[in-house]
Amino acid sequence: MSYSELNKLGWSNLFFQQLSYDEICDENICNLVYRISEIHRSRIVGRGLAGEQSIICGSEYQPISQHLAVGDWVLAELANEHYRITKIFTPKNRVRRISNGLPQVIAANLDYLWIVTSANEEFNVKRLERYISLAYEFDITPIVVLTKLDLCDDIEQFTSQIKHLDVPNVHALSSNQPSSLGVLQAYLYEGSSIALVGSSGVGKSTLINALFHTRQATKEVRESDDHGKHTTTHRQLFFTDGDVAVIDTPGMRELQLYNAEQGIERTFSSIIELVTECKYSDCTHSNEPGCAVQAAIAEGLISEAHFANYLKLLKEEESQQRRTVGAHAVKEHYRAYFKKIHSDNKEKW
Ligand SMILES: Nc1nc2c(ncn2[C@@H]2O[C@H](COP(=O)(O)OP(=O)(O)OP(=O)(O)O)[C@@H](O)[C@H]2O)c(=O)[nH]1
Ligand SMILES: [Zn+2]
Repeated sequence: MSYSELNKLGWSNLFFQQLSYDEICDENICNLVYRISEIHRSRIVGRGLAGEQSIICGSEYQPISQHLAVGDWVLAELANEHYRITKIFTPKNRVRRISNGLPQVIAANLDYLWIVTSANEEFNVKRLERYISLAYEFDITPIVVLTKLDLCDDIEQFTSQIKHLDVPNVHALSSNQPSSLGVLQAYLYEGSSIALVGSSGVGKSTLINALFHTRQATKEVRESDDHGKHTTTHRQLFFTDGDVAVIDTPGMRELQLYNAEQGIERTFSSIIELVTECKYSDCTHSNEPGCAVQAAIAEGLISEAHFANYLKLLKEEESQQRRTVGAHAVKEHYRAYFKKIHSDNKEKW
């Protein structure tokens, strides 16, 4: 048993470097390192070298949802026959959202965000752009997965609408045709971590079950909580036989943008580049003379819908921030933000 065995669970040098000298010298320490797979009100379940372990969260880590999420790595100590968290490793990335006005972490240490959509009336470019912005904001590689290819006569009508998107790959497949799933093998290497997002009914669970021959992702677990009541919880992170961590939590399914300016910029980079060419630095790109964005729309270089969604996402982001930090701070923030885009772009040219 050693650290290299932990790599199968997604461990890397990033976490090893966070161990102190004394911890590294302790031969037993790698047996006390866990990756969080389930989160409950007062305890968590982690996966370590010896399998799953129930771990207690002390008051310093409460409320749990603000401190750690499935996918996080923790160090635990054994005291009085209980495992207790002593350290949370700084993650590679963390997906956050707002819940009741408070930031909440819902998943950590992800490599890929599979953005699942189906090749039918559910398909919505704006929704895809929103998810792609999120992925970039949290520093996760977005991959678009178009399901239900078997029910679609003309896949080109969908793929042609997303050619402009800044994603490494778009895959079209059918979960009921195993041969079509081979394209996803590239992401299923030992130690990789994948989360799925997408609307209800697009086929996320079906895809997981078809790929991994499991029903774990949809299986509901009944368990007794601290008060003896029965609660129904999802198993939130599971490892496949090939040692891929799959995260499929309800929280991921309800994501909204939060502090996602950089992700939006990356997703809409073609628009951001145009903004600097507008005649006026405070151009709102609606009806000003000399607006480069409107000119590009008129020439068909960018679609009106793409631009409208950019504005919509920015607005959503703005209202989220207003709720958390107050209107005045947001106004100041955006004034500085647009000024910065303008001057950054000017420097580039
Ligand atoms: N024909 C066809 N049907 C599919 C495919 N993928 C999923 N389905 C069907 O679509 C329906 C919804 O699939 P789910 O896997 O439950 O969708 P989901 O995204 O997990 O939905 P939620 O759990 O509500 O978020 C089911 O009836 C599946 O059998 C596919 O590739 N082809
Ligand atoms: Zn303009």
